[in-house]
Amino acid sequence: MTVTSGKRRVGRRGFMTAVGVAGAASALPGPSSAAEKSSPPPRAPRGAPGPSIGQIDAETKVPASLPMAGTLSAGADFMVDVLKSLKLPYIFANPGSSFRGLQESVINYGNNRDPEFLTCMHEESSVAMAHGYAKAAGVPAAVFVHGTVGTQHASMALYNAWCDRVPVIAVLGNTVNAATRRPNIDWVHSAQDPAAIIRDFTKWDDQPASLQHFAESMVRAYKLTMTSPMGPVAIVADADLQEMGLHDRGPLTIPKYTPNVPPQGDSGAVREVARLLVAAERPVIVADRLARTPAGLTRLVELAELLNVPIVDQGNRPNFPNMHYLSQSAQARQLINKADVILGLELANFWGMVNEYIDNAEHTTSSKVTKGVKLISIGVQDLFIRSNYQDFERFNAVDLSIAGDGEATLPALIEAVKSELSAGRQSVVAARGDAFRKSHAAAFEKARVDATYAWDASPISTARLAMELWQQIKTEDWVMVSPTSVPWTRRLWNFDRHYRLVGNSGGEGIGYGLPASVGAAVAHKPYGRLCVNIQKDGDFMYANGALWTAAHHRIPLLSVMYNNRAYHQETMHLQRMAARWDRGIDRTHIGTTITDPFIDYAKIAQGMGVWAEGPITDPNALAPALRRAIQVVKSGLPALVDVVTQPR
Ligand SMILES: Cc1ncc(C[n+]2csc(CCOP(=O)(O)OP(=O)(O)O)c2C)c(N)n1
Repeated sequence: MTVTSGKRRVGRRGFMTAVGVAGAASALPGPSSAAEKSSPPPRAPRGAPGPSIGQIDAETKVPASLPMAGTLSAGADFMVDVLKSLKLPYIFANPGSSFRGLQESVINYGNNRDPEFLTCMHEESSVAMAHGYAKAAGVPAAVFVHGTVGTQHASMALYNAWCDRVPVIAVLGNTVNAATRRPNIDWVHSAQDPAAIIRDFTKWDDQPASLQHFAESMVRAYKLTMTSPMGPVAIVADADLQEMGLHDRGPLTIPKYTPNVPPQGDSGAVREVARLLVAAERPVIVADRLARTPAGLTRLVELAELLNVPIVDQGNRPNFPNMHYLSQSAQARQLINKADVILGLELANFWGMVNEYIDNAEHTTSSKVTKGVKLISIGVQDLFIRSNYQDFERFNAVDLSIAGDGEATLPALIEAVKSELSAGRQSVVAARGDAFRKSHAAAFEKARVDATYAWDASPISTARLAMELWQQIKTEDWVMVSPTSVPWTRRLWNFDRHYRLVGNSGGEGIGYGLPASVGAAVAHKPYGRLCVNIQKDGDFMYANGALWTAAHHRIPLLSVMYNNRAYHQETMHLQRMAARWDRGIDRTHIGTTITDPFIDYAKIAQGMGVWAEGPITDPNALAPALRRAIQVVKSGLPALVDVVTQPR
């Protein structure tokens, strides 16, 4: 079947809708890594050339699918056409009557595709799925959220997306008119200002009072969520507007979406950065939320190789291939200590990079850097900031601060470095390559040897878990869709391509890992990639309904439980407190461990229709179980292997 939306026909193409959104994709540079080119996607890829102006105009005219005068349609049908004009691929949502009109229009009028409604079991999961999806796909998805209660549930996950600078479009159901609210539930689920509780950590929100207003605000919301610094937005979909009859489409129009070109650093200042980097003897680049697209990684590699400058990668974005000899995160401390120039690219916590903080009663701090070091920042963090939530980290004075998008500024910086590099400097720069090759090889070898310690231990060592998994996936086209909670992966796996890494939650709000992995796996499904989620047990128990979503929608995803039977991070905090007051640590398991009874994660997964094995305590049983699970995942389904592990 097809639905007709304006002049554009959208064909049924199985479960997944296009990952690439023409309008949004035109904001992104074309796929630039060999990796992206070598595995052509079955559908419109990220970074595909955007539509021509003519195409955009054709697609943003009032859809012909809206009824002509005299035919009855719903206001929500027009809203769905607005979502379609933005090519929103999915709606992650738990149902709620405050958006019943919209949901009905999505599934019937919109034929449940582009966007497709994916059933979630908690609003926090809906948002985390959209968060993971957006990072993996490069374009946002929408979440529908049920009134006051759904918004409260969604709020922590929106905070994670805010801190992580990730686009998410939240559509909040509400009935603003007291005279039309259904008695009882409609009242308790409605608000005068529904977005108030999430306003501090969304870029923008609006409560449109008409369908035309809805169209304009939704397009504005899309534009803002995708403008660097990216972040979640919220639009209230008033129930009266959703449920009103529409006899005549009249003058309703949907504005066209034109992506903002991201702000680039000032050219004079960029030349100064190039001059400092070229002249430096011991420069270091720290990359944080830098790579928004595959081009981010390619450009950083080019810059690093031009200067033979070591890269310290914070692991929040796929900035740099970890097996490249200039990937020097393992030497971060020594490099920062000795550096004469430090360039932070979209570095959220510059202070933490150049200062030592000791978590003792005195809160001891000391500088890590050499006197006279030049600190440079390129990033968008100062372009958008809010007062209340403190995710902007401690203030750090720098010598040169450029408010511009890091990835967008890299081409100019690369050109400036090329023109600054005299033959003499080129040979100095070339000479430092060998030392980095050696230190990279030494760090790898050390990690390899360290990983063998307690190889046969039970509970299973986290190194063994990581390496048994690597053994099975390294010949596949794999993606780490979860946060990289086991550091061995970034030490010993080969993150050679942009899409291998999806990154962390941003706000460290637990309950993110599983749903975000499911969302990212949705984005990778059309590429046939093997998506791997190393799943912490504490995180799992916040939002495990996400597994059902994976089972129901046939989302292939391998979840390997990192089951240390504890909220171990918190165990360590309690130990620190107990040690500080010299009270012994023998009671610090109270309130921080997940024992008595042990949780049977395989049973939970099976109960939701997911293939599962475990708990596995014998390290030799791990490889065969992973092999079986991978076969299930390759058949297009989710699978879970519960592995009982060492705490860290
Ligand atoms: C919503 C939320 N609640 C509580 C915390 C505090 N917290 C930080 S780490 C952690 C433990 C998480 O346990 P798990 O996911 O199993 O990871 P582990 O520390 O055991 O490796 C908790 C509860 C948090 N960050 N977010």
